[in-house]
Formats: sequence, C-alpha cells, structure tokens
Amino acid sequence: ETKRDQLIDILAQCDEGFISGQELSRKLEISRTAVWKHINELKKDGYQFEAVPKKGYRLLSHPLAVNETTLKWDLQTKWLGQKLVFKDEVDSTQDIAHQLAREGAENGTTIIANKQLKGRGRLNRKWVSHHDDGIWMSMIIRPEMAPYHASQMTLFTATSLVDTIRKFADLPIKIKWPNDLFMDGKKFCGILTEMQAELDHIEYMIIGIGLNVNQEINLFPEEIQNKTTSLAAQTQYKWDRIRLIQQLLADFETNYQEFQACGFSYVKDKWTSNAYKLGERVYIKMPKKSFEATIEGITDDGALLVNTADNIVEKIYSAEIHW
Ligand code: BTX
Repeated sequence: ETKRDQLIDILAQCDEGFISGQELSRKLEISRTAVWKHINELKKDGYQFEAVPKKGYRLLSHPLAVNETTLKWDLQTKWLGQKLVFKDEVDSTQDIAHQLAREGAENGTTIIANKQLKGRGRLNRKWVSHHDDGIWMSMIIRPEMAPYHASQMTLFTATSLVDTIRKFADLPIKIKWPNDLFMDGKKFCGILTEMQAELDHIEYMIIGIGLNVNQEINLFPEEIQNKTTSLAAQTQYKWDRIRLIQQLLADFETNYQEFQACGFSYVKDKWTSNAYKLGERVYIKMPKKSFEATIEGITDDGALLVNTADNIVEKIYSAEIHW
C-alpha cells in the first residue's frame, strides 16, 4: 500500500473529525511536509479540507467525480480493487486487464473506465459504453478452479451483482442465462468472462461488467432503445456510481469467499431464485435441432436445464434462445 493509499484510509476512518499533521506524520512514518504535499494532491482531486492550527485537518467535502482516489476512499475490501487502475477513456477495459494480467498483475486487480470507445460483448458484439454514466469495469481473478468450471464464475458474478443492487433498491431484477441482468424485460447489465487457461489450470480470468447506471434511454442507439434500460431509468433518480462500485467490489469479495467455501450450490440457489422466465416456455435453436422447452434451472457446470415438450430434461451449453 502506498503512503497516499494509507493516508486515504486514515482520513476515511476519522471521516469528518480533525486529525493533526503530527499524528498523520507519525502514523505514515513520513515528514509533516510530505503529509502536507499529499493533502495538497487530494485537494487537486477535489477534496476540501479545513486546516486549523493545533487541531489539524478536517475533511469538509468529497468530490463527486469517479477517479482512483474517490474509489479508494473507504473501500472495504481486502484484495479486490485494492490495486485499481482508473482511466477516463479507453478502448476496452478488457484489453487493459488482459495486458496487465499477462504482465503478472495480482489477483483482484481492477480496471475501471469512465468511457469505452470499443466496449465489447460476447462474440465480438458491441457494448455501448461511450458515455460516462455507466460502470465499465474488468477484474483480474486468478481462481483455484478447473477450466471446465469457468462458466460458474459468470453465473456467480450475476448473483453477486443482484445482491449489490438490491442493497440500494428493491428492484425486480432477473438473471437471463447465461450473462445478462434484466428488468421489466429489458437488459441493463452484461457480464463478459474471458480467460487464459491450460487444459487443467486457469492462469487468469477477466470478468468484465457493463452496468447501465445513470443513462437516459435516448443515449442508446435506436435499434436497442426498446430493449435496454438503466438503473436510473427504472428508479427515476440518479445513482452514486462511487458507492455502487465500492459495494459491488465488497460484495463480490465476500460472496466469492462463500462460493469457494460452500461450492456451486451457494450460487445455484441464488441464481435459480432470480432466474428470468423460470418455468416459462422458450424456443431453442441449435445447429441440428430446434424445439420449445420450459426453463428448469442450471447445472453445476453452468449449463441451462430445460424440459422439452416430450418431458425430456436437456442440458444446453450454447444455443440461440428466443425468450
Ligand atoms: P452480450 O454479447 O451478451 O451483449 C451484447 C449485446 O447487448 C449487443 O449486441 C446489444 O444488442 C446489446 N447492448 C449493447 N450495449 C448495451 C448496453 N449498454 N446496455 C444494454 N444492452 C446493450 C454482454 O455481451 C457483455 C458486456 C460486457 C461489457 C463490459 S464493460 C467492461 C468490459 N469491457 C468491455 O469491453 N466489455 C466488458
């Protein structure tokens, strides 16, 4: 942890009380001049301090802008997002994450951008993220997990996101297999899991999350406007992206621990209780056959379980589904 990060932690803990320059200098083991320089850096980021002789510094106001400092301020995680890369504009946070992972970035390193020029979804589909009203982030995870279980991570991420958003508002969120979050039949979040693996071992996974937060619907291209929504469009108020990201990281970290301790059943139950169109009929199109079926749930290896018209339970690993 850098001195600046330590300073942020200490200031966040004493929140709006005074803390003396001397105490900061002692705790951080740096000179008072160095403390003063760090405080000035924070001022440039938009933090406002009151400095009173003999009492010390007191925080008056937080900046609203999303940046590395505001994201780290009071971030309650141990390993996730403690290494944080924040950029205003990138092509895709996935690409940066892959590059950092190849260079050895540690487990939990997180890349967040305000805007993406070339945000992507699965199969190289476009992910609209050129405006700074959403959350566009990629997490580098180095899991102890066999590659054939990798799709569990996508399902896990979806359940963890539902937990987080529900802490802020009781919204009718549904998880659409395998990787989308829906509300009122409209998509507002997508998860893109990519990995570098050997046959028997995952070197790293990049979990990309694209979450529409404060967008007005007319910001989206016309062809997807009627099937897209954002948190703000549903709740009619703007969301605090900083708190949302921090909560998302904190929940992911605790849920992940739970998932590792209890196994996939922990994810499966949560997933199933929020599943989109559970028990409803959909139309499934595969290269060799197409049929109607009812959504039953998911399997331990992340496949979709459906019940066909002839009452046969089938596992679907990949298909075009007409919901
Ligand atoms: P997907 O392939 O399931 O969904 C892509 C499809 O979703 C598009 O073809 C389009 O129809 C629709 N779509 C595009 N943009 C949006 C949007 N903003 N909101 C709702 N629907 C949209 C889903 O892929 C996975 C997306 C992951 C995005 C994250 S953002 C951070 C990271 N960086 C990056 O480039 N991708 C990931």
